[in-house]
Amino acid sequence: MNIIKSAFGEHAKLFTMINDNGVQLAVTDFGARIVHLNVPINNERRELILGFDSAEEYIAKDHYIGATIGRVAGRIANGSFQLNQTNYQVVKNENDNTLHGGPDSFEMAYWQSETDISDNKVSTSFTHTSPNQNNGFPGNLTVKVTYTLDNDNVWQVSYEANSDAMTLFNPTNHVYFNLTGHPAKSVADHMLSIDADHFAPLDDQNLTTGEQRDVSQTAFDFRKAKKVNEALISVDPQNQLVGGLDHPFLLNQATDSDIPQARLVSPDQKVAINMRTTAPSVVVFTANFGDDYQLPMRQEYLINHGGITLETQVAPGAEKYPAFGNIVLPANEVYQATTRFDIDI
Ligand code: G6D
Repeated sequence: MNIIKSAFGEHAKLFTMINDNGVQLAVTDFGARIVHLNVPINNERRELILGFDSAEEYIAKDHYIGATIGRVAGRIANGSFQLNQTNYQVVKNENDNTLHGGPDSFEMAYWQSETDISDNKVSTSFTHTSPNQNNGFPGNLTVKVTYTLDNDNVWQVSYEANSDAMTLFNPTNHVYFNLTGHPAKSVADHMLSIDADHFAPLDDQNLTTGEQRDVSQTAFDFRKAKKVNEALISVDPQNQLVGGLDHPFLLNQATDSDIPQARLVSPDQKVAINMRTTAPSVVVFTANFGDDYQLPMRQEYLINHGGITLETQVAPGAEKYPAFGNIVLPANEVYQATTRFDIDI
């Protein structure tokens, strides 16, 4: 087990965690972000996630890729909500709405870092305090994100937070998988399963409506593994609206912890990711950037549908639709959440 520290552009640092099987998980203090998940497969190495080579490139090209997202992941309609009988207006950064905590949020901060190496696991923790009224959110909020990699090829993301005033808190991580190793190849032929009987439909501003729709007989039914492509070519107006998937799947109660809540398998079946989370939903976004999209990545271009996210969180809109789950963090209470990904190689 080892952690190699290096520079990641002008101001940021990179921490490459390596386990005894040669799995590498690299994270940076810029945005408490995941940069590499690199695994050995048949004497070759394969990169399983999208990323760039420096903090500056993320700033210039796409600052959400791999980042910790908050204070509130997803969209807050009109940037307004009520908390404790008080109306709050937060800064809007996508038309009339607030996306991913508003402008320059967690993904743009340089976090405090700390590393730990023990016999069977390595971890890197990042801590950041978002000051009271940051983008309009109440409370001085301190967040700690810990990435752990162990010798069973389990990679875990855990969150701990507390605030000195009641606030909203609903973080996630925005890593995009492409298990072919090539962002220039669509994720269409990945097999995906999600243990969710319901998903949350969106309106024309990508806002949830509060509806929890049955997945039966829709392209959203991933209860049995099927190709991601079925959602990309679906004529369901919900798929057409966003050009694929950009929807919260409301996870069924975990009845058997041996069964992952989501599983993604590479087209050649040489690698799979099994996801388990304490969060009640997962937002699946199939990088619907449009047919002509070409973003220069590490060695090649990222294309439309060149990645897929598994953003574990309470479904966006929970400030308005409490049936999605609770995102109110009372003053001086500890918030905790964990998502683990088992890498099958
Ligand atoms: C999230 O759901 C959203 C997308 O709509 C957005 O485009 C992306 O983040 C940047 O996954």
